Amino acid sequence: MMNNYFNPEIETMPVEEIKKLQSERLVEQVRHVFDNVKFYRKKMEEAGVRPADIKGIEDLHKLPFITKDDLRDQYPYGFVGVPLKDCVRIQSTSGTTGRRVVSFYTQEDLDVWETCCARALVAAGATSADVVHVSYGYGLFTGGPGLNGGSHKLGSLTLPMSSGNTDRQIQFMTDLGSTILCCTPSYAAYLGECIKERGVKDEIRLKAGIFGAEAWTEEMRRNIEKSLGIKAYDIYGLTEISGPGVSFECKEQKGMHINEDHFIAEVINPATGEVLPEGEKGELVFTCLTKKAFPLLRYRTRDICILSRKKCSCGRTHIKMSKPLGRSDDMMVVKGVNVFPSQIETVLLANGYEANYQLIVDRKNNSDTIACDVEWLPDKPPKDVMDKIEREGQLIAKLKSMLGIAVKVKLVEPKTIPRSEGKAVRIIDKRNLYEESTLK
Ligand code: DLL
Repeated sequence: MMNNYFNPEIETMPVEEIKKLQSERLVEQVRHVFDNVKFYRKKMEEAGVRPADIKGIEDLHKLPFITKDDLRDQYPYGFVGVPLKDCVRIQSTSGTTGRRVVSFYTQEDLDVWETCCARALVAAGATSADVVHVSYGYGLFTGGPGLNGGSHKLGSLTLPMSSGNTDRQIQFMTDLGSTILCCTPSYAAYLGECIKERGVKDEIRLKAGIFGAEAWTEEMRRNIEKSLGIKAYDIYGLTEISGPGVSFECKEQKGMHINEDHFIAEVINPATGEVLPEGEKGELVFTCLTKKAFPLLRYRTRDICILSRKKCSCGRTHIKMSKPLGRSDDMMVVKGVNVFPSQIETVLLANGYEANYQLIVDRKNNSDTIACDVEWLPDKPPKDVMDKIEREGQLIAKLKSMLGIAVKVKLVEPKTIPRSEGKAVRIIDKRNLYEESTLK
C-alpha cells in the first residue's frame, strides 16, 4: 500500500526521539563549526561559549546568532566548513553584489536537500508515477534545482522547464500530461489565466502544485486551486539554509512541517533576541544540523512566523511553521527577486541623486510591478522633457543591472515625496500578501 511519506520512520518519529536526534546532531555540528569556521569560532569565544557547553538542544540559546550581514562580511568563503575540493555545487540568492549570499554544498548536503524536497512532493501526493513540471528558475536560484532533485529522488518523470515561455509551458503540460506543478504562486496564477484564455483546461492533467519562494494569501490559494483544478501546497526555504524544502505543507494545508531531523527552528523577539515560547509570533531562526559545507547555526531569517507542535492529522510529528507573516527587515520579494530598498538607495546615490525616493510595489494580472519615484536635486532640474526621459532611462538601466528586474522610474520635483518625522516610508506595497496565521 502507498504511504504518504518519503521517510516514514523519520517524518512520524515521536517528538521525544526527534529532540534526542537533534541534540546528538547539534553537539556534533557545533564541534564541526567550531573546528572549521574561523569566524564562528571567534564569535563563540567572544560569547564565552565552548563546544563542550553545548550538550543538547536545551543549550542552543547559548550560541550566538548569525545574520545576513555576517554572511555578507564573510563573502564568499568565510562560512565554508569543508575543504573546497569536497564542495560540489553553489547556489546563490537573487540579491546583488552587496547582498548576494553564496551557499555551498557537498554531495551529502545535496542529498539531504533533495530528500527534503522529495518529502514535500510526497506530501503533495506525488509518487514515481507522476510527471513533475518544474517551472521555478534554474541556475543560481535554488527553486529549480531543489525541486528537480527531489523529483528525481522520488523517481518521477521530471520536466526541467525553468521559468518563462508560457506557450511552451502549456504545450509541454498538455502534451506530456504534467500532474504536479512547481513554481511561484504568482506564476501559477498567471498560468491559470493563460490556460483559461486558450481554452485548454480540459487538456490539463495537473492534480497538485507546490508553490513558494514568495508570500501568497489564502485567497490566492483558492483562485489557483480553482483555475488549475488542483490542490495548491505551500513550500518554504531560503538559500542560506539550502533552498526550498526546509518546510512544506501536508494535506491539512495549515502550516508547513519543518524537516526537524536537519533543521532546528526557533522563534525570537527580533528586538531583543529572546527565544519565544511556541505559539508566539516572532523572527524565525534556523540551525542546520547536517549541512557540512555551509553549516549555519542560529541564522536569523528575518521572516516573521509562529511555530506549532499541535498534532497534525497527516501523522507527521515534525513541528509546523505558519506562512511567513511579514519581515523584520525591509526586504521585499518582487517577481521572485529579493529586493532591499538599500540597493535602490545605493544606485541613486552613485548617480548623483539623494535618498528621496519612494517605491510602489503592486500586482497586476498576477505579475508584480515596481515603480520608483525619485526627486531630482533642486539645482539639477531636467532641462526639458527629453532630458527627463533620458535621465529616467539611465536610472532604469542602472537599477536593472543592480536588481535584475525592471523598475519603472519617475523623476519628480524636489519636496514632493512625503517626509516623515520618524522612519521614512520608503515602500508602499499594495499587494497585501501577508495575512494572519491560519495555524491554530
Ligand atoms: O526563495 C527558496 C525557495 C524556492 C523556496 C522555491 C520555495 C520555493 P531565497 O531566494 O533565498 O530562497 O529567498 C528566501 O523568500 O526568507 C522568505 O522571505 C521568502 N519565501 C520563501 N518561501 C516562501 C513562502 C527561496 N512559501 C526568502 N512564503 C525567505 C513566503 C517565502 N515567503
